[in-house]
Amino acid sequence: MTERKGTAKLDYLRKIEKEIQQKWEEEKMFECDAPVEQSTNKNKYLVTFPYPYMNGRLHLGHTFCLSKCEFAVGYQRLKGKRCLFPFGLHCTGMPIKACADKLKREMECYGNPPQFPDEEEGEEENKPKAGDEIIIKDKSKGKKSKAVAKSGGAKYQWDIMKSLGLQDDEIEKFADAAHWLDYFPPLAVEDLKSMGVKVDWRRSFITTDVNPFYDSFVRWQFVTLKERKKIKFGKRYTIYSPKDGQPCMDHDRQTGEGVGPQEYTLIKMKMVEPYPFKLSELKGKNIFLVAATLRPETMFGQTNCWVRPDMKYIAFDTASGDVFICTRRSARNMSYQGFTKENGVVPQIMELLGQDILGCALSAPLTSYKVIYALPMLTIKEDKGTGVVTSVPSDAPDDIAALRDIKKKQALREKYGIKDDMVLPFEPVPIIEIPGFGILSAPFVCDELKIQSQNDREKLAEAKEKVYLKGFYEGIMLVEGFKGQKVQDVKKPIQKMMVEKGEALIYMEPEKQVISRSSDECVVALCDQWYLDYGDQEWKQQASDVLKQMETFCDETRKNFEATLAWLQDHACSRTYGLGTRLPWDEQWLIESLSDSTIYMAYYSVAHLLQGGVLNGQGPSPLGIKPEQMTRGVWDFIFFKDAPFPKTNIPKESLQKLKQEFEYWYPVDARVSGKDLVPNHLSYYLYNHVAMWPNDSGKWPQAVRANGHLLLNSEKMSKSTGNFLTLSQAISKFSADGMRLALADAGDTVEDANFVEAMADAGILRLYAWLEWVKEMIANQGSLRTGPTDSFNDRVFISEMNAGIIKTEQQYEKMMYKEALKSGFFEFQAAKDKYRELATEGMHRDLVFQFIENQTLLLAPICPHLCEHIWTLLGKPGSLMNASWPVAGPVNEVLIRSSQYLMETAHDLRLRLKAYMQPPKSKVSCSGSQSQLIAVVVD
Ligand code: A2H
Repeated sequence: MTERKGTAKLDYLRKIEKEIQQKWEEEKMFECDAPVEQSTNKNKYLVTFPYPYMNGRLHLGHTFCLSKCEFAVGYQRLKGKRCLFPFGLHCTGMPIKACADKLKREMECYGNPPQFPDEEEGEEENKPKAGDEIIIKDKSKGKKSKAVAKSGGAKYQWDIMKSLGLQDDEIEKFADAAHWLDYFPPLAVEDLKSMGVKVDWRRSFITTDVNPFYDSFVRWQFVTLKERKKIKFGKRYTIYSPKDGQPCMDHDRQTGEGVGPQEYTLIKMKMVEPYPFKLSELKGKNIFLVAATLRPETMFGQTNCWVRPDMKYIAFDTASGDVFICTRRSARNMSYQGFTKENGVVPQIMELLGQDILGCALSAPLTSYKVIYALPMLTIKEDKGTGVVTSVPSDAPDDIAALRDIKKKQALREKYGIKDDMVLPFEPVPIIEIPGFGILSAPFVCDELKIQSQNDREKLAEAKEKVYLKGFYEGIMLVEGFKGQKVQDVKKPIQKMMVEKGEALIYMEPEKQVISRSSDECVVALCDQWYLDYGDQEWKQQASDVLKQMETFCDETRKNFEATLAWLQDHACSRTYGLGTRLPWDEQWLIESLSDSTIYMAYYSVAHLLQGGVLNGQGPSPLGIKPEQMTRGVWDFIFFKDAPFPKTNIPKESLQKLKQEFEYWYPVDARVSGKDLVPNHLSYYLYNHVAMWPNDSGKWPQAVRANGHLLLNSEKMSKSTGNFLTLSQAISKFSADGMRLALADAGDTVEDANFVEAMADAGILRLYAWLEWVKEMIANQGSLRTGPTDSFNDRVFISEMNAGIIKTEQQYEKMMYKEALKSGFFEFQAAKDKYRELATEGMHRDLVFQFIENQTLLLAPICPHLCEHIWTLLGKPGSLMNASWPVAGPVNEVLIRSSQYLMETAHDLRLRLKAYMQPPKSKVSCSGSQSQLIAVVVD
């Protein structure tokens, strides 16, 4: 980052901003109610930004995204619309509670303020090691809770709080989750106010049951959804954090966003006695090596089983009394899927290495070989499946490569104690025919690619790609009972057949690793839960109807929505841990954060009349309404067009007023968010609106704009690298308008945007210079030309101003702020500079002041403080915030083009003249430039 120079200009801009903000606040500039007289032509604009999560200060990423709402409101006001930009603050979910609990545990372990053991000075004994499970007593609940000790890069929560600038005596208060809700929301409001956003702060709120009105609203929503059969209950496979004791959804994850459960068929390969020495104590028990496969239909071709000699496995007791052998990681997953007696508990019998079971005899389902053997494969991964792989060399390139290795190399067999008769008699069995690859596709392709061994990783990857896809779509079964059928048609029936016979089980694990925010590796668990049935065909169809009539500003966003709607399935909405609203009909459950945030924009329309201006909703309601009066009938009446007047002691006028606010402000005209919310929040937003207002398309979302991520100086923003700015830091560094200018300039597409500090610095200078110029013009207005405005230069300038207004208007309409800034500030200023330079007759006073006025209006949405200040300097009555967008006069294109031509020619001439005046380098070039110069002049 560049070193900061003098800050006088910055300080001056900041001073103006603070004065202007105070004036706006005193005049309640952005507080806006529905008009008393309602007409059918509403001419209003409601824009929303997904309420940010309150576990810290707002940063530049939030600011970038919400600046699009802010610029839109600024522009729409000028266009004469009644505008509303409400702003809520989200506290629902797990992270705040998790951080609070973590602090509490750290204080219990290490004192207050905690004395953390020094990493270097070997106090290893007492300290929990990374990944160890430590049992810590949670005094508040009197029960034991498990925690995984901090690992690698993760810091102590106490240190994280310190890095936020908090003192020790303040930090201890954050061990209570409630303190976060008191602490961060007011800071968010303060930071946003110092940015000068046009928010109606009366309507702001925090979520969770701390806020009784919001709580009641969410309960009403859920009761309605349940009645409309959108919410169901049952056991579902879910990504789950054992440490948190609950499902771990996208928002609760450190890594693994978008990762879902992957289904495998678990093949039970029964060990034949006598067991290997290591397992001799298990004599008499049924022991199974369990292999996870994606291809149950290939089990007819098993020739052996693979284990990795150096990898750790465990043997554990299953609920049925059988003993399973697999990796500990997979056993942990199984224990949450009903495999073990007690949920989440793996009754481990022993730990062993792959080499302990090499050569054991197995009886496997469907294969024609009566007994097969466990052989070594060195490429088995630890983090996938069970670590036991069943071998089908006819159809799996990995398997044929490894089988050929062990057949070829006697030394390898000897090394692992594998007898010849465990390997040599076993040949690939033809089970599937793939057109072009024959009846033994894997050996065929491996030969074709000249694969030498199982270590030919790249070629094997190529072979796999070739065989699998084609096999799935074009493969034809050769085995008895399924002859002639397509692979894709028999996969499920064969799986089912084995499961029913007890030869296989369904096993799930996360497709990729998922780590929760509490640093826990997640599993797939079969959980009892309430879920929103987003897979329901009718509901899906309705959601895509909403999408069809919605503006998305770019095709990629629409495609992203369409893809999401195509795959979206159940979404678990109930949690046991965290903060939020309780499920009204089953209060042991909390509603999770992606589910209490889908229609709250409707709550904005009435929040100020209920909550009485305090964020937690506990102030006296301006209408004198108590939270307990907000019954289902009352909410129905406010939000549903045809709902009957409820039985209530709330006065009729009050209820009418609430209903009127909603009817006026809804629908949401635009919602602006990051593109990563399209596959979750924004899609749920569509689903829930259509569920709540199925027959009232006038309440459905009108437009969604999805932004790319914001880079800071062309690099990813990240707290750990220090390439990071909070909102309040950015304002003190660049002023609000300087920051806003650079935000507008950062970009508008779904691609990544870029906030460039040098640009923001240059912006400060530009804004300051502009203000100075305006002051100079005001001071010297007496010396400017008067009379008719009809010189060539006057007329060009007028046309260029008009063209600039029109172009800028088009860009604002499309929410393209980088372009609006270009045409409405940079090019606009350039037109003025040209006028000043060329008008040898002097600038005309009227045009100078018309320019200043136009410029002020065009830049007002982006840099409102400076513009408001200039508006006052111009002596305009009233605030710029109530002014109108300028009306563009006619544009004379021919005039603009001829002026451009003149400018270019003059420029060219100057260059050539300069070249001509320079001492000649050689005779040839001298005469050359001379003749060219003459030619131009003649032309
Ligand atoms: B499949 P995905 Cl015939 N390490 O079963 C390496 N590979 C493993 C593994 C591990 N820890 N766990 C499972 N696998 C293999 C049969 C099969 C398989 C055939 C054809 C293709 C095929 C017989 N081997 O897999 O990365 C298992 O081999 C296609 C990729 O989760 C399992 O299915 O997609 C497959 O990889 C799972 O791979």
